[in-house]
Amino acid sequence: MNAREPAFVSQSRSARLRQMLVSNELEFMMEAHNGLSARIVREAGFKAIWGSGLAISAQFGVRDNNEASWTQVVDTLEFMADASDLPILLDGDTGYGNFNNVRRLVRKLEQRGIAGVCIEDKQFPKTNSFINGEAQPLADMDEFCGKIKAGKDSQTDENFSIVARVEALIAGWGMDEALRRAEAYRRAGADAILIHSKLSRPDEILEFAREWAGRGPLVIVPTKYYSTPTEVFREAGISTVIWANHLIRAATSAMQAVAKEIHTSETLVNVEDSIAAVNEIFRLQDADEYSEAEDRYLSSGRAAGSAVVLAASRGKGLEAVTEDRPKVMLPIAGKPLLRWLVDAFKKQGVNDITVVGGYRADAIDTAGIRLVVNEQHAQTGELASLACALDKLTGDTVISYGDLLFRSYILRDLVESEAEFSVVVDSSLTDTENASVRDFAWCSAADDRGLFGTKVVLRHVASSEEQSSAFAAQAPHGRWMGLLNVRGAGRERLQAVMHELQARDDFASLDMPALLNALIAAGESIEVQYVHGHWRGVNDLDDFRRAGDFAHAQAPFATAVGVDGNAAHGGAQ
Ligand code: SPV
Ligand code: MG
Repeated sequence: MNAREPAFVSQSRSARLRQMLVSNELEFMMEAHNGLSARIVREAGFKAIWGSGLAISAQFGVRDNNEASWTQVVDTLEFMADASDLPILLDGDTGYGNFNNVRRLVRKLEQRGIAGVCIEDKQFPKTNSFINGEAQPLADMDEFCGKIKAGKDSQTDENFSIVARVEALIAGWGMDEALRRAEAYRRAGADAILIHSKLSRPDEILEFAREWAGRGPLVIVPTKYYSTPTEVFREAGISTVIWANHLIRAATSAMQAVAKEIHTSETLVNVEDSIAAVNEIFRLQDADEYSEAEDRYLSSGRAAGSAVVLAASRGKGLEAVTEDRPKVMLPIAGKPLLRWLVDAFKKQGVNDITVVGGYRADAIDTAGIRLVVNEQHAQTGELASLACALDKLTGDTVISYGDLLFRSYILRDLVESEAEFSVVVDSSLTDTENASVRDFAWCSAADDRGLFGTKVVLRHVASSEEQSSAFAAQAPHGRWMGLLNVRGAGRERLQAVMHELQARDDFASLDMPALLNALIAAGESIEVQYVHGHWRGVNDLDDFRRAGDFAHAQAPFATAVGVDGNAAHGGAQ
């Protein structure tokens, strides 16, 4: 039966292992020694895993002499069982003690979803069969039968399998002793016999199989007689072949070669293409599932998780200082404007930051951000830049101009807003006479501290395209600062409105206020959070000069200079 056949996979792991042992087909198990290798065994198509004592010891860097404690082995198996849904047959060495240790082992293995255990008739602490096997003392046969009985009596899952491993051939006690022991173990309740050999030819295994004559399932480990054609095992009526140590050996060769190469050449360039990509490691760890779960379980309860920063413009009025960089890379008090913004986002737990660059995007410091480029930046406006990041919007998102400096409470309050759409409006700026000022905002109510806590919504924002509108007759209530928070279901509605705007002929000239007004026209409620100063935009050389003082005042222990300054903001596409 194929490993992926649904009827097989839907059975418990122990039932699947038992079925493999008793089936008339020749079955195969592959060694694994940790979670990653267990996943790899499953992906290769194997139906079961051999939890090799040698390989598990080796990956810990210790010897196959019970140097790793049995609980350390069981902990490793837990990772393997979690990483792979395959049945695992543990190589349980001698059972880590007497009958009582075997009973406890079986109970613990069942609790961790392990399908069976193989115990060998040697003495604790054991030595690997391929190291001076003749010198290894065998267990007393009757005492070993007691261990098998104790294990079978203590299992609660009827399908849990106990495989008895006969070491008589390894220890040089001869065929008759091997057969005598195998029969005794079968009678004691063993579900299968593992007959082990260290010869490079399969002769004694085949002789054993002939004499055994199908009294019960036979398991073999052809590590030493590896050149025997598999068909020979099939014809001999073997139940299961264990490929016992080949993944730890493959990993060892690969690690040795790569470590040596990197050490010698002092560069990664020679190895990169011949080793697994980092993304392949993420895939094996099931990293995508984590991201999906994060969306499902984290988004509603947390602050906005992502931000889009519009940073495509050179900056009108700043030509003298933006020859080789965009406005957002201008240094303010020792660090670029964009870095102040990114740090402010990170401080609020907004770590997924997409910056839309345009003019001299190559000069943008991309540390900690994702850069996308509006290639049409010279001919298009803010919304065309936002469109470049539209598919990057996941979860709650803050859309921001790139040229903002602000006190941290402003962003904190914005991302904590429960509203699907919220904006910050500065009520200290209502001077419509100032030509460099834009983004005037009209709201459902003026900023009134006496009404603190009353919900205010945005009615209109003057876009650069239409300074005069029906609203222009009334004094504005303030200025939109350039921050829009989009939460929950608001994101998809914003994307829908953006798609409608993208269909318009004048889309290339549209700016952020046009989006806000379109959202309002579509019936969305955009909550207003009023502030009174406490921020700056950088729109001309004067702003640039004053921004340094403002930024200095935000730094810890800085001397406060003019921190309540008014902003003169022209927007940053
Ligand atoms: C193991 O894989 O640890 C085994 C098989 O016990 S062998 O090393 O071949 O003895
Ligand atoms: Mg072993």
